[in-house]
Amino acid sequence: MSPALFTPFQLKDVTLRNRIAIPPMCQYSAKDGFVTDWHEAHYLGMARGGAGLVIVEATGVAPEGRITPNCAGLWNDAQAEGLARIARGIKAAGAVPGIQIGHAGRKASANPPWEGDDHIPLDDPRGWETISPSAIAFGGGLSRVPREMTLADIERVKGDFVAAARRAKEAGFEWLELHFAHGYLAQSFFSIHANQRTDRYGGDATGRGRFLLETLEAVRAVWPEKWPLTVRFGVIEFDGRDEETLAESIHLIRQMRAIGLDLLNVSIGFSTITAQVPWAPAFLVPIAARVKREAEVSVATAWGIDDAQDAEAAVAQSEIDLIMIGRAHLADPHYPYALAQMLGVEQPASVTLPTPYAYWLSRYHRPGKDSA
Ligand code: FNR
Ligand code: 531
Repeated sequence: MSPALFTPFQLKDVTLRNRIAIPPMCQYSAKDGFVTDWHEAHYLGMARGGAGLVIVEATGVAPEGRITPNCAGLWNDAQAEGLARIARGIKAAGAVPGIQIGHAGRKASANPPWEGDDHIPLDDPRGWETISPSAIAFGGGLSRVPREMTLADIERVKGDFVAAARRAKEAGFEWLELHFAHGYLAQSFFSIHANQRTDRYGGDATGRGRFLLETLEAVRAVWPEKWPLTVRFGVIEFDGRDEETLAESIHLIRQMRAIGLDLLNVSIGFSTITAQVPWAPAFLVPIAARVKREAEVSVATAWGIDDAQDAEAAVAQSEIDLIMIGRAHLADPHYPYALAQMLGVEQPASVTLPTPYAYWLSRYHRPGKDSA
């Protein structure tokens, strides 16, 4: 009997060959927002490894919406050309091409992690002024106080999301994920730690959710009905207020569903530096299962779901629709092949890898164990 992890998943007019998705993972290798040869090798190498869906990293909807100056962008048509090559390559490898678009808000204008993960000083030409719902800094290395957004800023950024979504469609992506998680701009609007506005975009959960719903609605109007429109959202902050945040999040997700959300990628808020995240393998799966049950929406989730048994159980028992496996794919772009072997799938190479690899791997045994 085929493991649940290796059953197809249909959402709208898109069918994934299995339940394994590669979540967006910044490569900090773009130039002026343009993807490079690095991205092509990176994404196509993983797409050939057998995952059902490959989501291209957080791509800025505006220059100041990038996390670092080395992040990808989709604020002009020229940038869409490089991304179109990657979308074509992912599709040709048998995976569904996805892309995540976002705005980094008060976490923007930062150095890449290995260069400090901290704000670039304002007198450094590489940096830029950051914006956020309120003039409240995240803290730590990201302690520069952002400018509070005006209503004109809010309208402009919503428009930037719509324009980037249009370009993603033109570039041939068939799965769109709005980055509403991890302490970036949209998450900041929902977070009591970052949003202390007193106008219609702040205050209670309704006010704090407004930017997310209005942006989703505006993007829904330009993203084709036939392709999944999804959101990655931090449903919990691990800040001591979890029950309230979860209840507010589930209510917001039900409103997103009414607007046309096709799947919610359950993640962590990361909007306060004081968070106490209970890191453990697959620790978010029970929360994602609760979101699926109570918000009545298809869900994906991530975070340490590398172990084959954990991944299989998340789909077969917790009924998570898609498992996002990130860092394991940095270590082994063909990770689905390893998972298929671990789960005893018949013909694991033929099920996960392209013919030029599968033909030999399904015949060739490891040296020393068998005759050639
Ligand atoms: C990430 N992550 C991430 N998440 C996101 O929503 N957009 C992004 O662009 C990135 N970028 C990124 C870069 C790198 C190098 C890492 C390691 C992670 C989070 C990622 O999608 C995933 O949720 C986590 O890595 C947890 O999953 P794993 O790696 O434990 O399977
Ligand atoms: C968050 C992260 C925290 C701990 C381990 C892995 C990843 N990510 C968020 C990413 C950028 C890199 C750090 C984005 O959402 C863009």
